[in-house]
Amino acid sequence: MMSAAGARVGRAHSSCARRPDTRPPGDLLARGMEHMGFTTVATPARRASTAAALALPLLAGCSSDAPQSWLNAQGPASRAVVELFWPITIAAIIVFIFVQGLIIYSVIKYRARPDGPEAQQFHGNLTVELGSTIITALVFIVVLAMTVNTQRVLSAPLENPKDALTIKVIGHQWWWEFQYPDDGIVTGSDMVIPIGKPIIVEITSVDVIHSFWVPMLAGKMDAIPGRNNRMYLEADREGVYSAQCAEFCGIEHALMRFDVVALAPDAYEKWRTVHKTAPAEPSTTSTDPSIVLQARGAQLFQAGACKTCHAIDGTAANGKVGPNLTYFAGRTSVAGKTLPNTVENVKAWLRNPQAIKPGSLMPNLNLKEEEVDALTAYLCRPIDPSVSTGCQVPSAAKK
Ligand code: HEC
Ligand SMILES: [Cu+2]
Repeated sequence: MMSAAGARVGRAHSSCARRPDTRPPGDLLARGMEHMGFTTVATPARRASTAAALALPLLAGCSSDAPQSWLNAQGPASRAVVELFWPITIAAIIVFIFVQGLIIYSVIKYRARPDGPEAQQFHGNLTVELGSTIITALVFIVVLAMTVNTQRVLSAPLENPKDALTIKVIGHQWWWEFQYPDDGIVTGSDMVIPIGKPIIVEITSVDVIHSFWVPMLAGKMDAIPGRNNRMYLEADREGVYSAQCAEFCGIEHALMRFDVVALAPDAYEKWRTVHKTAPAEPSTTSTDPSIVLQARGAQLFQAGACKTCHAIDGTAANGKVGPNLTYFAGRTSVAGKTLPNTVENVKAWLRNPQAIKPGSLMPNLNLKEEEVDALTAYLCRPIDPSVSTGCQVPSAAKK
C-alpha cells in the first residue's frame, strides 16, 4: 500500500520537482519556473521576455500531471469549494454570453445608417427593468444560499471538534512542522492523516507569514506568527497529496513543500502506535559493522552541532531550529520535498545543504566523508519498514 503511495511520490517528483540548483540564489523567477516544470535560460536579457511569454502557461503549472490541481477535489472540504465554484462560474459565463450577445446584436442591428430614422426618445420599459432586476436578485440569492451552505460544511468540524483529529502546523523558513498534541508525535514535511476522518489543522508560524495549502484537500490558510488559524480538511482515499507554502516567505519559498500522506485507519493506527514512542538507539556494544557505524553516527549527532538545531526523541538532542529527526528514515523527502528521501540524497544534503537549497537555515558543516556515512547510517537505519518508506534500508536488503 505504501509502495503505491511511494510510486506516486516518485512520479510527482519526476515531473514537477526541480533538479538541485547550484546557481546563485538570487534567480528566483527561473527557480520558480523550473519548479513548475519549465526549462529556463538564465541570461538577464532572456529573463524578462521569458517572464512575459510564460505568464499564461505559468498559471497552468504542472497541468499535464496536475498533482496540485484544486479542481481535482479528493475530500469533503475541497469538494464543497469545487461544488460552489462550478455553478457560480457557469452562471457567470451564461450571463456574460447573454448580455454580450444582446449588446452585439443591438450594436449591429440598430447602428446609425446614412438614411436611417432619428432615434426615438422614450422613458423606458418597466417589464424589462423589473424583470432584469428580479432575475439578477434571484441569481444573487441562490449564490448566497450556496455560499452559506459551503461555509457551513467547512466550519461544522471546527465547531464540533470531538470527532476530529487536531494537528498543529507550524511554518518555518523553509519547511513545515506537524505536531500531534494527543500523541506527542512531531514530524516535518510529511503530514500523516487517517482517511475518512475530519482533520482540524491549527496553523501558526515561528518567523514570517506562510500559507498552508493542500490543493486537493482544502483551501489555503495563512500561517501567522502569534496566531492560531484553524481549518478543516479531510481525505477520502489513501494517497500522497502534494502541498506547498502559498505565500512568498523568502529565498526558498518555492522549495517549502510538503506531502499529506493519507493512510487507511488501521495503517494510521499502526503509524501512530510506532511513532508515539522513540525508536531504540543503535547498540554501542554490538560488533556488527553496520550497527557500529550507526552508533558512531549517533555519537557524532549528540557531540556535534546537529543537536543544537534538531531534536531526536529519547535522546538529549532537543534543538528546535530544524525538523525533528526521530523518524526521519520513514519520510518521503529531504528538506521540504527538495529531494526524494534516499540514502544518496541524505548524504548529498549533509555534505552541503547550501548546494541543494541555497539560503537554507542549515549551514554547510564541512563534514568529513566518514562522518557523512556514519550520520546517514544512523538517520536511515531500519526503524519500522512495515509502516514507512523513505531512506531506511530494510534489514533484509542490507548490504
Ligand atoms: C544551525 C542549525 C542546524 C544545524 C547545526 C544542523 N541542521 Fe540539519 N537542518 C536545519 C534546518 C533549518 C533544516 C531544514 C532545512 C530546510 O528544509 O529548509 C535542516 C534539515 C536537515 C535534514 C532534513 C530533514 C527533513 O525533515 O527533511 C537532515 C537529515 C538534517 N538537517 C541533518 C542534520 C545533521 C545530521 C546535522 C549535524 C551534522 C545537522 N542537520 C545540523 C538546521 C540545522
Ligand atoms: Cu513559506
